[in-house]
Amino acid sequence: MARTFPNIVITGTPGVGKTTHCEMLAERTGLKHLSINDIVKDRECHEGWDEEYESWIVDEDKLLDAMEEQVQQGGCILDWHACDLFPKSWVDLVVVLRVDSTTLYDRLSARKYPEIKLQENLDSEIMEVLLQEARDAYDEEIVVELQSNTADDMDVNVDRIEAWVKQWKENNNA
Ligand code: DAT
Repeated sequence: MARTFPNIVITGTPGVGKTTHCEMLAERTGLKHLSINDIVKDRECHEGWDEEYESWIVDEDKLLDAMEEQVQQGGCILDWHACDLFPKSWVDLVVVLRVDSTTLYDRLSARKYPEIKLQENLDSEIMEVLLQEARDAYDEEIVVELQSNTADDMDVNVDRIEAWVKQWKENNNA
């Protein structure tokens, strides 16, 4: 089914700025911000709570089923710290947000992450795990890496994605 509005994945290590970017983008573009974390929680797409990591153990099949109908209609911004579970056919653009490790350390400390989770996320950011996951899962021309260290970065990024949405609509709704 052809979409009239694109679907965008905004991904990156926790603390990189996904939620903040998605909220700004949703406001500017009218696209819908889907917090995957909320869907996992609200629709119980999980196999319980991991005490050590303080996070849900996600049931990916259940999650994809819960999202499918809405995403296939288009116009969704998917906000999640993983991306390769989403079928290629769902996704028009993948934005991988990146941040300096000192800044990430400060943001995750402010969230009072357990030490093991904080360290693992810092390592993941330094090792570019999400960028690699995105590049492995999707065509390279739809994967974009953007810096998210400062408020200025965020403004530039949101402008850029908004312009991309406009262009996509022109190209696909002619
Ligand atoms: P995520 O959804 O990726 O976990 P977030 O949007 O909740 O991240 O952001 C985490 C914190 O960092 C939050 O207090 C907002 C701040 N932040 C995010 N991106 C930023 C940026 N580019 N400049 C300044 N602060 C930012």
